[in-house]
Amino acid sequence: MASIDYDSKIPNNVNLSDDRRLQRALEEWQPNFIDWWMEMGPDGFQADDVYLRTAVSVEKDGWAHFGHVKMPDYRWGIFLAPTEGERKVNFGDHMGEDAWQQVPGDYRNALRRIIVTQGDTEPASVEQQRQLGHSAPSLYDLRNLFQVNVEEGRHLWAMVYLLHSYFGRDGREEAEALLARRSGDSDSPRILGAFNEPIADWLSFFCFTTFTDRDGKYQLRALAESGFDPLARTCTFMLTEEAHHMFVGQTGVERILRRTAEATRGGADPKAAGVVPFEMVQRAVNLWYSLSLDLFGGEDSSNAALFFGAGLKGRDLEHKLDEHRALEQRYTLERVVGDRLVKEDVPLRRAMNEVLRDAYVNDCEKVVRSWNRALEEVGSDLRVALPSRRFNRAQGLYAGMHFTPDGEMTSAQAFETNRAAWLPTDEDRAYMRSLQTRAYTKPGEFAPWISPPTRGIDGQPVDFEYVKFCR
Ligand code: BYC
Ligand code: FE
Ligand code: FE
Repeated sequence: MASIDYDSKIPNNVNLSDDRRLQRALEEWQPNFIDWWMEMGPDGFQADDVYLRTAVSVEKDGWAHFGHVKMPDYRWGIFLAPTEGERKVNFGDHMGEDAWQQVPGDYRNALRRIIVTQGDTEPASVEQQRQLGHSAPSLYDLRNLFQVNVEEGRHLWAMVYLLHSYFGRDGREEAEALLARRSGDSDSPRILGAFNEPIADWLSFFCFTTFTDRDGKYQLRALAESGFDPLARTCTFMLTEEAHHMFVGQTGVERILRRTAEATRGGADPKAAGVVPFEMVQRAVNLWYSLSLDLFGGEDSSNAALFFGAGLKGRDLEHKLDEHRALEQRYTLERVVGDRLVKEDVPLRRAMNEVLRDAYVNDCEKVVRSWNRALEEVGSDLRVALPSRRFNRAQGLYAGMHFTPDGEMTSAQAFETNRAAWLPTDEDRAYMRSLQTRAYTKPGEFAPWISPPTRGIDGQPVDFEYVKFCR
């Protein structure tokens, strides 16, 4: 396996210097990426020194090097996990054939579409988060935000490498388009719903990194099984970076909950105490969880059947399952007929989005249990709950219908009556803005609405100077 070459303009472990044409094409894209980063990346802070990790090896351990760098100098590069002997296509109709090192002609469009959709989410999230630095609750949190942002930038690089390397001219055009769409833009929005929603405060950010980055985890795990070997290897490495993003989200929400529970212990009013009311946290969970459920696509999907049959996109941990063709089995879905939910069997392949969503829901339930353990620890009776997977959906079988957080069908009118109890309100947003009017930028200083973390990053103390301001 080629080690990482940090001497060339674009750090990589794919022997980029052996392919001059590709190298030149990527070097032409690079300044456009930097322009995008300066225009749409974190607002302010580009001249400051941030304690960031950079990949130094793609092996399981010891891949990260930590040091203070200015974000525009971050070494975005192309890193693929090492090959593991002779890889085969491990599921679907081509099972047992050699894994593809080039794009299989029959599946070119489907594969390009998967890569473009994945790639589009990465810069979208950076755009959504670009104002958050100005209201960071601490240097520790500011650093974590920027770590997530530069790595999402690198994930964009990973998909752009595949487009440039394997899709010729239309791949290069798609790579340009990835820098041209804008989150939330009415003319040229990002592709998937959740990536056009504003992330205006840190509660939203922590919910996003808990729930939406976790969709990323499952989509990447499904793509890490792909018969198209370069996609599988790049997603395998992206997954090592993803763990930290979810950690930031999960611990962030937990720290908000702890602070709220402590400040309201004697029955104090949370707003008077200057903390985030528990119900507001629950509403943000309801929103970001339901938006993230939508990212898995329709419960019954011909695209999903095609992706699986073709060997492009597997199931979560496909390699650990016993059966890899999914031709005979069926999956039971609940479809709405009239005003009732009726069970219906569909061919398993058509239900692959739902199968992946099952794994995701399971994982989210574990996260919520850990939050509730933290609440219990600080003596609070409050408990977070995930809403039903039918609640507030805009994609799939339950889109355009109305369900309560418990999953009961309800009318549009009843939903509107309860909306303010179930989903974030303008008042919630205004309150969060009132809490987050400035950044807390002295080492060891934390905003009063969040508990400090139990430990720092990379063995550094919590009051370490994670960001050094150079202004
Ligand atoms: N919003 O057959 P269907 C991450 C479209 S996150 C808008 O049901 P399919 C990250 C769909 O495109 C991981 N449109 O769905 C996290 C289709 O359109 P067409 C991102 C949507 O195709 C945080 C139609 O509806 N990776 O990495 O089976 C920070 C019917 O579609 C949505 C991937 O998504 C939506 N939510 O499944 C940074 C992996 N959902 O064909 C990064 C690649 C569906 O009618 N993507 N539609 O024009 C895929 O595998 C699939 O495209 C999807 C959809 C799972 C997204
Ligand atoms: Fe990502
Ligand atoms: Fe991420």
